[in-house]
Order: sequence, then structure tokens, then C-alpha cells
Amino acid sequence: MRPVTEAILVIDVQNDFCPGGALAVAGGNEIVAPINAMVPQFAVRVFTQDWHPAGHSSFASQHEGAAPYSMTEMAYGPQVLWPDHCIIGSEGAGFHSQLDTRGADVIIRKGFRREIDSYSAFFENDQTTPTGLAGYLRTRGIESVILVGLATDYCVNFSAVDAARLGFQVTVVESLCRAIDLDGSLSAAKDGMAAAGVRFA
Ligand code: VGL
Ligand code: ZN
Repeated sequence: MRPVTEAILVIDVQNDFCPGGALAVAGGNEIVAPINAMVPQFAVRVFTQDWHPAGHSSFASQHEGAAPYSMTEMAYGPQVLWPDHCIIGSEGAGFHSQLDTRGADVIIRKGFRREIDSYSAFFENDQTTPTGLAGYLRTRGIESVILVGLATDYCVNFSAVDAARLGFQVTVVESLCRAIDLDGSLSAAKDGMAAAGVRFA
């Protein structure tokens, strides 16, 4: 068993981010079995789900003439416009069917406010609206977090950087993550994580 002060964060291992899904990440399915093997070693286990209402403002379909994967400006800053994905209650929003979620202590859902996207498991993209995860981890005495899941350059990246800023010791297990990699976003994400003090294992 790992120390009781360490939590695993399993980020967004959902059907829409796996091959065949609406926002498929190449190889997303490959990480499921090794994550299943790893989770039971941790005393504290958090799973997250991207969880958007239909018509979410991060969907290209809501912006006249906008192509998926193009950029827009939101009230809180630049935002990638995505294909419709992870719609509340849909098959695509469900966890990968082989992911063993029985061991989850808590499931954090994020991105459920129409006007704000949320990559991070800690704060939405306005960087102020909290999900409650920081309080959960602190009240459970957590000092270190280990991150795995999808996607390396978006939700894993933003979660890892926020966790480091909040004062947690952060490790990203790169071999148990897969990236979207839009226009160099993976290398930018790695630089940003390293600058924030995130470690890679
Ligand atoms: C994600 C894009 C849009 C992710 C979520 O889980 O990395 N990426 N929504
Ligand atoms: Zn999303």
C-alpha cells in the first residue's frame, strides 16, 4: 500500500475520450488495465468525469461557423472549441466499460455549468470556481497526488498545475496518460507542468 497521505486522481477515463468516442484520444483505451491494477494500491482514490449539459459553451456547435478544434474568446480568456462530448447522462460521458470504478472513494464531475468549461479537477477554466476537490483532499490529510488519465495536455495538465499551486506534491505518470496534442499542446503542457514543479514518473 502507498502512504495514507497520497491520493490517486484518475482523470476523465470516459468513452468519449477513447477510440470510437466523440473526442477520441489515440490509445486512450490502452491505459485502462494498468490503471485498474494501480488504483487498489492507494488509500485515497478520486475519479473525475467531464460532465457537460447539451449546448455547452465549449462546443463548436454552439458558435456560428466555428470548426471543432478552433479557438474562441470566452469571458475568462481563450478557449478551444470542441466537438460535442461527455453530455450528462450519455453513453459517451460514462466511464470506459473496462475501468474498475468500484474502488473510487469519490467521483468529481466538472464542466456542468453551461458558460464555463473545466479542464482541471480543482478549478473551472475561469480559474476561480472551485470543484471542491481541494477541500476533500485536505480534509482527508492528503499531501501528494498521483495523476493518470486523459488527456495529458488538457485535463491532466490543468489538474496537475492547479494541484501544485495548491501546495500538493504532484506526480504525473506519463505512461498512464494519453494526449490530444493540438498544435504542440503536449510539449507546451509538459513545459508548464515542469515549471509548476510537477514531477513525471
Ligand atoms: C478534456 C477537452 C475537453 C479532457 C475535456 O478531459 O482532457 N479535453 N474536455
Ligand atoms: Zn469537456
